Amino acid sequence: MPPRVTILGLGYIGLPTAALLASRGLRVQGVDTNPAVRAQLAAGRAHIAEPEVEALLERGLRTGLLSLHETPPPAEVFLLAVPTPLGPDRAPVLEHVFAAARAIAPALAEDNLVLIESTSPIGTTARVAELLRALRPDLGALHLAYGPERVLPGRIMTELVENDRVAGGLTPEATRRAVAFYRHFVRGAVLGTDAATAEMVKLAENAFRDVNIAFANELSLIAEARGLDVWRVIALANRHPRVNILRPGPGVGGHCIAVDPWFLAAAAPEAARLIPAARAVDAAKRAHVIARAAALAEAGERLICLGLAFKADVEDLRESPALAITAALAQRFPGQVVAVDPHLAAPPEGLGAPLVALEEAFAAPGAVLVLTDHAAFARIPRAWLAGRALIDTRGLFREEESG
Ligand code: SAJ
Repeated sequence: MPPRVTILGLGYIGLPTAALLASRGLRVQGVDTNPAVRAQLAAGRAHIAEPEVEALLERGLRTGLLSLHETPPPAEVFLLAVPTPLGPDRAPVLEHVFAAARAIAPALAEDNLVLIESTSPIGTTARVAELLRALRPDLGALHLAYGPERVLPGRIMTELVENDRVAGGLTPEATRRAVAFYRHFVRGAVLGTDAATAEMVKLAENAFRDVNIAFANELSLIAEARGLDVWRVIALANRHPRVNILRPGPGVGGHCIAVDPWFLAAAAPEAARLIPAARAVDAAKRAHVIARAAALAEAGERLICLGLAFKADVEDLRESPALAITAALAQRFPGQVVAVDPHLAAPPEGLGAPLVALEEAFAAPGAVLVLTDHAAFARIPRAWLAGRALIDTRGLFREEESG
């Protein structure tokens, strides 16, 4: 018999996972504390823009395999996919994870598996186990494991199935059970380890990307200072069989890469030198983009800011450098800045600049600042750019060279 699964947190990870598990024939009980989210999902409408999720949600509800709840019902597997944001002091905020643990405590039974998927500092799974044991001293065997997700927004449904996956238990039995659970829907390899290793693996993956992008951004500043084309430099360097430099940009955004490195650095601050340095490079790159655009605005130029989302072809604004840069410029140069983002219907709160259509933005003179490489921007006729100052942080309008 496939296990019943109770999933806490129906967000970017919880909802796609719930919908996928239901499509595999498992009975899934989705829990979200937000009544508005539950109401929207109950109507078959996904509150995240992610391909395939809505269709599977709708099917899960129709077949009755997926149900929605305010409080966690009993199950064999409990999966925690709640947010772990960064606090004002850069310390990870674990209150949602602990609240989820307190919420499942009354529903737990002997031999249940509790899987934490939220990005978490090293040692979180052990702390959750301690909390559950304190709340339910009557329970004998309870199996806790950490199973970090590594899916890319925009490709979540594919990557949930195809990617290799790490699952680390607090005991070998918990690891065995976590690995067996993921095999219900993962086609990639499921790699068992211990919980703390799995927690560090997740943080290492995102910190690696952050450090690599910081390196690309540092190269972009060096290349600019020497009048060189950083894109050309990186393309040629990457032809070395053991070099793979990522792309420069206006800085790193999103809910993971800009946040998780701090979780890792906090594990041993005295040992972490490179990780904070990468974050500092990121801040410096954002400041540099603002300074270049400000120089144009000071000379009287109107600024056309292309993109507000944190990366291409999504509507997600979390930690977005594009949004932060545009808002900073709008505040300094009121009335001189317009923003364009075809993925947004309304300007985000606090932007301080109008959100206009592409055609309207280009109807008047103005310098162009490319902040997000949305596909729609790549299609802008080159004639529209003629005679305008251009700051292209993404290399979007760079002429491709062969070789
Ligand atoms: N970026 C660059 N240059 C690049 C690649 C990305 O500037 O070459 C920027 C993007 O524009 C964006 C930010 O980095 O602002 C992050 O975007 P991303 O596409 O690298 O990653 P996310 O945040 O959408 O998803 C990451 C992924 N982690 C890794 O690739 C190691 C994903 O697999 C994780 O599941 C996700 O974080 C997460 O939830 O942790």
